[in-house]
Amino acid sequence: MKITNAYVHITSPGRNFVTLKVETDAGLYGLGDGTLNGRELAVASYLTDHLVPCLIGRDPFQSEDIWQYFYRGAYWRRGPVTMAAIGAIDVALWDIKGKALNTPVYNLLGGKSREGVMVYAHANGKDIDHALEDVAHHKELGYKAIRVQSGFPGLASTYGVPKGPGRYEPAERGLPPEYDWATEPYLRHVPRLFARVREQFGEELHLLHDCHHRLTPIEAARLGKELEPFHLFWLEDPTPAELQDGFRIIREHTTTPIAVGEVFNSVWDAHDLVRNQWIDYLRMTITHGGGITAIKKAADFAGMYHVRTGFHGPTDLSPVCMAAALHFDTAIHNFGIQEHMAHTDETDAVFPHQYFFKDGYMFPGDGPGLGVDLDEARAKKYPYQRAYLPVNRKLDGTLTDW
Ligand code: KDG
Ligand code: MG
Repeated sequence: MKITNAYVHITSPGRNFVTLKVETDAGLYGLGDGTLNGRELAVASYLTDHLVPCLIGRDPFQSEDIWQYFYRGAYWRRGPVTMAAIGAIDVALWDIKGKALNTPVYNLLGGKSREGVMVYAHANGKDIDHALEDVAHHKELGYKAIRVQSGFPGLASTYGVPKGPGRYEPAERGLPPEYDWATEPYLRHVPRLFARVREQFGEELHLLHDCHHRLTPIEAARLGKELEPFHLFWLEDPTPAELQDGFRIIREHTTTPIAVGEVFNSVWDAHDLVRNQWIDYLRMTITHGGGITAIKKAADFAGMYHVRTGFHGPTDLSPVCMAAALHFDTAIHNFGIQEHMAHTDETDAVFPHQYFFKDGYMFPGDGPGLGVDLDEARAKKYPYQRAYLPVNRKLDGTLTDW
């Protein structure tokens, strides 16, 4: 089989998605997600202008060699744009292989290690009472694991809490909005939030919280320690991870499990974190981590150090990435949990898919390949619109991590 063509489709059914479609002379095609929130066109150009011309004529079964060709062959290595582009190609090749062999992708990765993939939902509210109502709502929907974020006195808005009544969707159209940030009231607030959640919902529910890189290591250590009585499933992105050594400080002070990696694009971003056992869950996505070929190696490496996966699953990755993640989660041994932010109905209609949610678990479906498609006619109705993630400033105006 030979690759005959590959096209990038950019569609914006509420938010922007970059999808690569790879076609073959066997009449089969595969899809890959190359969406990088707020920087979508850079990946699209990287694919169209630099990678696709080198892809034509290759055998889609040679996914390992093709991965190495684009990674090592570029000389420059790594980086979110490069890795999202390589990830899009790699996932499309696994989709083609599954279709050619008439089997779901999870069978190419070791077969089913579990029937369903436990997912966590997002509950949030402008204050604790509203967040509790949203936890109750998600529990009612069947979720066994819920991430909880809430607004707090002293700040007009915070990460993870929508401004209006709609679902929380990071990235806003137009130029980047600017928000305020203050650490002290946040640190006082979060333990109060989780005390109330445990009081109302008991011990069974798995609870998670995302700090979104806003704390220093010692602040994160304090938070982790104060959250210990509430037995979190994980505390996410407690501090920026460029300095992997910072996580040693957190680990020395608290037994609250730590998850990190949604902005990583290489196993090297997690190398010290994993081999020193400073983290418990690795969140790198299939798209941003360079595809199934790369993430399989990262997950296997993590597994040797008792680190499990907890893939990022936001609405700013397309259903193609979600499908790939669910096949992967189904197959690998050291799966931990999968994030599930439901896409809008418009997005689901552009990307018809077999995967589904039931009683707190997701299932990839048993069709060949990834079991996800792109409705091109519908996709064309939603042209790209510039959108950015927000930026954050401390109350004195200093730019800080969002
Ligand atoms: O594009 C950024 C979002 O994907 C991110 O803010 C979402 O932190 C996030 C999460 O845990 O889903
Ligand atoms: Mg996060």
